[in-house]
Amino acid sequence: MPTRDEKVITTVCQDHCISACVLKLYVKDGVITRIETDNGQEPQFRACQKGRAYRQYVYHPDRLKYPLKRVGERGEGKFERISWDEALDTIASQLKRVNETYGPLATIMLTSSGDMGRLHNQGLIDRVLTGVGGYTGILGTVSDEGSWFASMASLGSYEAGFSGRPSFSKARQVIMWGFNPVVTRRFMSMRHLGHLKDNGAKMVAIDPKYTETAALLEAEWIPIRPGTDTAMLVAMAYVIIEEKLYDQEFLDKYTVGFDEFESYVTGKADGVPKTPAWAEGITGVSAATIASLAREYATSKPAVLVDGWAPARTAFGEQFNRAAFTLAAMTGNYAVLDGSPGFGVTAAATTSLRYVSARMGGDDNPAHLNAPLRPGSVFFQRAPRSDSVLRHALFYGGGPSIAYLNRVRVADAILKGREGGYPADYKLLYMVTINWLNQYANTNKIAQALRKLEFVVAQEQFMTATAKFADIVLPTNTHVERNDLTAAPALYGYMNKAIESLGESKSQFQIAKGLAERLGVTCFGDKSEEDWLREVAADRDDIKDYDTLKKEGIQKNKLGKEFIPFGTPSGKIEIYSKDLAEMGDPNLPPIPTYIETWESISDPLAEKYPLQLITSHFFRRVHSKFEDVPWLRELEAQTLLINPIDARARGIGEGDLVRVFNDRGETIIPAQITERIMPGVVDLPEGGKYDPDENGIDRGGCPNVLTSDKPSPGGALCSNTALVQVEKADRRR
Ligand SMILES: Nc1nc2c(c(=O)[nH]1)N[C@H]1C(S)=C(S)[C@@H](COP(=O)(O)OP(=O)(O)OC[C@H]3O[C@@H](n4cnc5c(=O)[nH]c(N)nc54)[C@H](O)[C@@H]3O)O[C@H]1N2
Ligand SMILES: Nc1nc2c(c(=O)[nH]1)N[C@H]1C(S)=C(S)[C@@H](COP(=O)(O)OP(=O)(O)OC[C@H]3O[C@@H](n4cnc5c(=O)[nH]c(N)nc54)[C@H](O)[C@@H]3O)O[C@H]1N2
Ligand SMILES: [Mo]
Repeated sequence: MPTRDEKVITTVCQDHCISACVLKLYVKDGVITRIETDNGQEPQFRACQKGRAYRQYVYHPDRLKYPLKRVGERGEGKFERISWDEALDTIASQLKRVNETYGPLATIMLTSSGDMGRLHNQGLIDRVLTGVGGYTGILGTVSDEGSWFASMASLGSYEAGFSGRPSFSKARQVIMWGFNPVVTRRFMSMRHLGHLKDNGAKMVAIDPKYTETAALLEAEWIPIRPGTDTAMLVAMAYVIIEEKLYDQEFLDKYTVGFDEFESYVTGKADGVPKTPAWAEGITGVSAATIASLAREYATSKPAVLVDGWAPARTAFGEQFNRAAFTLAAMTGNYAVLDGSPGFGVTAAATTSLRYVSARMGGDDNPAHLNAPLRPGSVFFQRAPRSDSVLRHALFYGGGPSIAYLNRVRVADAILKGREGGYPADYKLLYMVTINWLNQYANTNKIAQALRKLEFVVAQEQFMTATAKFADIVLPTNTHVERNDLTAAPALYGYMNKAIESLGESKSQFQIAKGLAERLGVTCFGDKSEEDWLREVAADRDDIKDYDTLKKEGIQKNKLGKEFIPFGTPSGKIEIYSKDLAEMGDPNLPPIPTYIETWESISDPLAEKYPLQLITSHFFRRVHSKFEDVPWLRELEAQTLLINPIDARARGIGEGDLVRVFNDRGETIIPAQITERIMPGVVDLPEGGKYDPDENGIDRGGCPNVLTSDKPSPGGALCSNTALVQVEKADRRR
C-alpha cells in the first residue's frame, strides 16, 4: 500500500522481450521509490525481475544526462558536454551537408529495439529524414526473419501462422523446438504451456541445451546439433509417410504440393531416402528417438509443434520453419485443428525482405533489397492487413525511404558501398535505440564500418559500446519519463509518465521535433505529444476510451480465435511453393529441404574450430540492456556454457577463464561446466557487453565478436551458425 505522500502510477513495461507487463510505480516527491506489478484480475500480466528492477535502471549513475560531442578517436569513449542547441544544430548541418553532397541515400537510419512504445520510437526520426528527401532504411527483422520468410512462402502471411492461437487446450503432446519461454517470456507463453502440462500433455524439448522451460515442465529433452533441425523434421516426415500416419483429408483440403515433398523425403527425387538413420548422422539424435517421436506426434492429436525462432537464426534456417509447417499440416495439426506452429508471437509491421526482394527482381543484389518500396508494391500486397495496421506500418515502421538494406548487411554495405553492388556510398549513420556493435553479427567488422563513416549520431540512454563510436550522443529519456502507448495484442497500456526527465535527457518526440524545426520539416505540425497519442489511440478501434486507458494504465483484451486465411497464391498451405520455384534459387528450393549449413561440423574449418557456438537470450537482460543493473547482476554471471567432456579435453575447470575464438574475433570469459549443454556445442548468451582490453580482446563475453554477418538465403541473421575453439586462457592475460 502506498503511504499518504506516495502516488501509485500504473504503466506498462514494453521492453523488447516481446512482452507487455504491468508496472505499478510508487512515486514520492518526484522519485520512484518502489515497483510492484499486476495484482488485479486474471489474467495477470506480472512483470519479471527486470521490470521490477527498473528503478535501478532509471536511476543508474551511468544514465546519459547531457548531449555529448566526441573529442577522442571513434570508439575511444572521450566526450565533452555540449548544449542541446549545439548538438541539434550540428546534426542538422551534417544531414544537410551529406544530403547535398551525396544525396539522401548516403544517410542510413538504424534502429532495433529498446522501449517499444507506439509514439516514442524510430518512426519519428523516419518522418524527419523523409521530410528532407529520404534516407536508406533497414528492412527485415533480426529476431525471426527465417520464420517470416517461411510464413510468406508457405502460408502467405505471417498472421496465418497464429490462427486459432488460444485453442491448444486439448493438446496431448507439445514439442518445444528451440523455445525457452521461462527465459524469453514472449507474452503469455508460459501460462499456456503450464495449462497444457496441467491438462496432461506430454512435453518434449528439442534443443542443444536442456532449457529452464524443459526443466520446469519436466519435458523429455532431445539434444540436437544446431542448424540440423530440418533434417530431423524431414526424417520424421519419412516415418509418417512410410507408416501412412498422415492425414490425407487435411492435406487434400488445405495444402498443395505434398507429392513433391513426398518424393524428396522418400528419395524418389534424388535417390537419398531421408530415413531416421540418415538424420542421425546429421543431427546427433538417434534414429530410434526420431522414429518414436514421429509416431507419437502423428498419433497424439491434437499435438502442438512450437517452431521457435532460434533454430531459424542459422544458415538456411527458413527451411526449418517451412518443414515444421509441413509436418503440422501432414498430421492435421495445423492451427485450424487445434495445434499450431507459430506460438504467441507478435505481428510486426514488416514482411519477409528476401521473399519480397526476389519477387521484385532484386535477387542478385547483395543488399537483397534495393528497389523503391512503397504502398501498393508487392511488400504491401503480400502482407494483407487492416487499414489501421497499415497506417501504423507507414508511420512507425518502414516509411517511404528510398532504399532498404537487409539489417544484417549494414556494415558490409558501409564498407563496400557502390563498388560492392550496394545502391549508395554511405556517409552518415543515425542510430536510434540500437546497440549495433554489440548486438549485430561480426562486431569487429561493424567497428571498421563505424570508423569509415563521416558522421555518426546515437540517441541513447547509456554510453554503450556503440555510442562510443558516435560523434554526437543524444541523451534519451526512459519510458517512465514520458507518455506513450503500448502495442501488445493482449494488453493495451498507457505508459504513464511518472517522473521528470533525468538531467537534460529528452524524449524521442522532443528530439525529433527539435531536429525537424532546424531542417524546416513540418511533419509534426503544431501537435503535441498528447495530440499524437490521441491520434494513435483513435486508430485502434479496440481501445475503448483514451482517457480511461490513461487513467487506469491498462486495458486487458481477449485474443481472437479466428482462423486466418492463407494469403498464398493457391489460398492453401504451400508445401510446394510455385513462387519459390519461379525464383529458381537452389538455396531457396520450392519444398522444405535440408541443406547443410556453412560452418557445420563437417566443414574443413571444424578441424581448427571444432565447437558449434549458439548464442541464446539471457534471463536477466534484454539483449545488452540491464547488464549493469546491480540487482540483476547478482542473479547470474555471463559465462560460456561448456559440456564436461569438452572441458576435460581442454583441461578447463569450473570458473576458469577461457579464450573463445575464431577468425573473426576472440573473447575471454569464465567457463561454466554443465551437462545442460550437449557435447560439441557451447553457448555464450547474447547481450554480453563488448568490452575490449588494451589488446583489443573482448572481456565482456560479447558473442558477436565470433558470429558471421553472412545472412541466410532467406535473409535471416545466422547468430547460431558459427564454429569456434575454446582454450584455457593464460593467467597473465
Ligand atoms: N530475458 C530475455 N527475454 C527475451 C529477450 C532477451 O534478450 N532476454 N529477447 C527477446 C527477443 S528480441 C527475442 S527475438 C526472443 C528470442 O527468443 P528465442 O529465439 O526463442 O530465444 P533463444 O534463447 O535465442 O533461443 C531459444 C532456444 O533455442 C535454442 N537453440 C539455439 N540454436 C538452436 C538450433 O539450431 N536448434 C534448436 N533446436 N535449438 C536451438 C537455444 O538453446 C534456446 O534454448 O526473446 C525475447 N525475450
Ligand atoms: N549473437 C546474437 N546476437 C543477437 C541475437 C542473438 O540471438 N544472438 N539476437 C538478436 C535479436 S533477436 C535482437 S531483437 C537484437 C537486439 O539488438 P538491439 O536492439 O541493438 O539490443 P539492445 O541491447 O536492446 O539495444 C537497444 C539499445 O537501445 C537503448 N534504448 C532503450 N530504450 C530506448 C529509448 O527509448 N530510446 C533510445 N534512444 N534508446 C533506448 C538501450 O540503452 C540499448 O542500448 O539483438 C540481436 N543480436
Ligand atoms: Mo529479437
